[in-house]
Amino acid sequence: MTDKLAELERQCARRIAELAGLKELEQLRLDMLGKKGELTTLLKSLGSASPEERPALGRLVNSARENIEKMLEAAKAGIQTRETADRLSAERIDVTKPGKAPQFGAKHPMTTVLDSLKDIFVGMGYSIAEGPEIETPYYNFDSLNISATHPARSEQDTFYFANGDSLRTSTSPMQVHIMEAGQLPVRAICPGRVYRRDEVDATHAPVFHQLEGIVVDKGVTMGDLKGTLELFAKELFGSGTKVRFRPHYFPFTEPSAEMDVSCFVCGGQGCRVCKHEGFIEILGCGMIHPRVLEMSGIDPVVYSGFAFGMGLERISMQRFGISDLRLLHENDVRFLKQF
Ligand code: 2U9
Repeated sequence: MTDKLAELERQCARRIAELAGLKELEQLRLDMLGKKGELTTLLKSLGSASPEERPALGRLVNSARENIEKMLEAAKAGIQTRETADRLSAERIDVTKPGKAPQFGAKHPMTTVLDSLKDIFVGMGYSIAEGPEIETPYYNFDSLNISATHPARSEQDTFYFANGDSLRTSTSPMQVHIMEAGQLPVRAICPGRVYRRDEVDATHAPVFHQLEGIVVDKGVTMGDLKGTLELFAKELFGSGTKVRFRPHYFPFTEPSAEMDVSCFVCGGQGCRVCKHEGFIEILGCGMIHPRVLEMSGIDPVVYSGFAFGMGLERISMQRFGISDLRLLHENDVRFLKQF
């Protein structure tokens, strides 16, 4: 029996030396001390020993069990220490390595321009309104005095849905919604996305952005329009900016005009940017057509108003000297980082 026990302890020590991990250690424990383990089998065999021998043999088996338990315990501690050390070295962080600089984004040039436009008009007491991008023919065209035969209404110019609604071709329908709400006086700007059936090139896109504005009150005149838009131009392009108004035609305003600003590159001397004109076209504007006021439930005898509209892409391109509109929509960070 003594030999058998000594052999068992040696066997246990051998297997411990070859252990790979905790799972194998548990198997070893079961093999040695489990219900069907070697030691348990030896213990059971004590049944056949004589009653005189039994206590001494029992002590031997118990002492072997204690030795084996101690070995297993020590092996477990050893494996755990080794595994922790392995994990710590695998997960080691080298705090002396040079860091990766975070990539900071920049405001899109159009956002910068829109933010300045909003600041300027909010500073003059305007509120900012946004509205739907799908409109009925009434809001898109009729309410703006755009006749049934106007080219803007053609399939070639506008994106239609099967029910006759269309993507808005300007943000003007939003101003109609505001006028219909009837809370006069009105002083609002409406920035937003608009859609036209245009081929993509350096100055056209089927989706672009506008900022339009309206003022409706008693006694609003063309003088108010000119003063407001001149102040706006000076704030956006600098206090030395000069403006000029050229007569124009829009169905929804009468009289109508386009406003140019003195070239902010050459100051009006003539250069490549202003194509040697000295002036650059910035926006369209006019006194709201009495019929347009009337259709929205406003009495044109009592009230009058002016409106204006500009393309945000165009203003951004002018402000930052960008020659191709497509650059604004491509989201190439190498381009965007420059502003
Ligand atoms: C209502 C009445 C009148 C808005 C106006 C313009 C002139 C204009 C263009 C500029 C370049 C559109 O982005 S663009 O292609 N816009 O010239 N827009 S007056 O007039 C309105 C709007 C709503 C009810």
